[in-house]
Amino acid sequence: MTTTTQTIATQPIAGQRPGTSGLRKKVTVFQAPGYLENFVQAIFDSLEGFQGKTLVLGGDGRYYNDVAIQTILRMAAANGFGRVLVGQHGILSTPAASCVIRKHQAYGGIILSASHNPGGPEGDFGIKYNIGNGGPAPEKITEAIYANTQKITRYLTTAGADVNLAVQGRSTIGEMAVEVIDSVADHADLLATLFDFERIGALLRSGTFRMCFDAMHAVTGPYAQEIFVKRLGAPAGSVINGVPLPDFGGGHPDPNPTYAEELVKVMFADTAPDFGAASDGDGDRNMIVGRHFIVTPSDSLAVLAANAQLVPGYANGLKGVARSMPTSAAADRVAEKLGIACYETPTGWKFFGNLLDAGMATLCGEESAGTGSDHVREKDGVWAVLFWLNILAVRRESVEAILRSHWQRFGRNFYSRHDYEGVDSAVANTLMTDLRASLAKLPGQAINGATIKSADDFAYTDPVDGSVSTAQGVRVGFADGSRIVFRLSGTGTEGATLRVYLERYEPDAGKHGVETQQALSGLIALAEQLAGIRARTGRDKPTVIT
Ligand code: VG1
Ligand code: CO
Repeated sequence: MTTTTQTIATQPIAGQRPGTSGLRKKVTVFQAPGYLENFVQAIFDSLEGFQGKTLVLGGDGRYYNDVAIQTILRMAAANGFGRVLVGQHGILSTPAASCVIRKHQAYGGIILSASHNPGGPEGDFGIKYNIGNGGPAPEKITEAIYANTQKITRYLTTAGADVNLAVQGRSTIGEMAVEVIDSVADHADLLATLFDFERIGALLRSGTFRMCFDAMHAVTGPYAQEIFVKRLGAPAGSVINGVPLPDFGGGHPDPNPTYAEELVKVMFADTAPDFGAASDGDGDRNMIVGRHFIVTPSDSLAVLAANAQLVPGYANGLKGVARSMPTSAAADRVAEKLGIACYETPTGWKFFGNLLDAGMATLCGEESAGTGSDHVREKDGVWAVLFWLNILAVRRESVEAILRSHWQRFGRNFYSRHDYEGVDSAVANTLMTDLRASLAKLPGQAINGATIKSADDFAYTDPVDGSVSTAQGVRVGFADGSRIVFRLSGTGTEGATLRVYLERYEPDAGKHGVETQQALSGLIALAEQLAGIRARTGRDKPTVIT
């Protein structure tokens, strides 16, 4: 096939700065002429030496995924990539894309997803670039991409027919090969090397244990079907909402107690299964639920670390654990007992990459329901579910019993996040500015009888490459070890989302049964006093509590 490279004149479009995880905007914004093209060209213009090399391409299947993939294929050919590996039907979960990049030693990858944000014509779309280690591009690259979007004058593309993504196989666009690959196989094969599939399969087929995995009509449906049902033999009904839909069935594919209400209903029914889980739009998050019992993501990370020796892939021990700053210190307590390091990074998976590459950490986690390990360079929803299943298959205890004995051993970090979504951006920015301005005078003050011990705006120096990231969230620490963190979301597309993270440590096992919001009520009042959230936002309660 002969194809001609076309150089199309364009001009910078404002606002193309990647956030916590890539560029996320309304679909309608991405549909504007040149919007996607400009950003993709800015990615390519920030890379060097990719001529003739391999790019991985796929997305979570949301509305506009199919259109964007064809655009990117044409542009990749015009820019000189040698080969693109693209998931069948344009589908690759975020962890699967990471796996494919690593396995096939690709130069990098482009993942099309707005993750947990709603989809559909009125919903959100997103795009991010991952580097050769399979992980999200570090800030140095995302900032270079942004700089390029501000000075772009042209993009390169090729004329020609669409590639048929419905069938696996090889075709070409000009000089570039396009290989449509199985979206699931590489990832499923990798996971099979880490976990005791025989033992998990025996549990799932035993007839005495039932699980419910809610794919939320997002990307994990085919992965869950292949792994839990086909390879492990779980009964077919074990996966619900397993068909990916471009609008996620109208739902909000964010696995938390508010948006995963169907799963919560199943898990709190009289006839509830033993184990429930859900994943998000692009398959990197996980929610773990026992019968009548929700596991907080921070606790989940701690439990995985404490039980890693039960899982074949981690039986030789962990090199270290890493968690994002707002994530609770439950994992720190486990790391201390295990005698391994625990790192605290800014929010966003891109900050774990260096620690994983350097062999300093094996497990990583975020309070936002992300957990993963050095098997890929993204958080991995199905991986976390398998990790839990492996633990359950060995311990043969309920999820709740595992948590209760964990707290008994390590103490309990009561933890909750309060999100105020869709707040006026100016109001949210002023709230943060005022908080930052008050930091210097807070230490030593007592409010509501609680003495403030420390107050700062989190800054991080990467221990591997020395890069510094500032203004990563306001932290206020109290004399009893409790903590409140305030930060603004970097993934939303409407106004601002204020996140308030609350944490209190309780060593006394006699008090571990207290309901979480009640256990944190003192801190919730302190957060209000410190930030004046109600008066400023006009909200009397959070949009989402996790
Ligand atoms: C949120 C989470 C963060 C996560 C990010 C991407 O970011 O808080 O922990 O890494 O989403 O996850 P923010 O800036 O909105 O707080 V995903 O599954 O949306 O790619
Ligand atoms: Co996600």
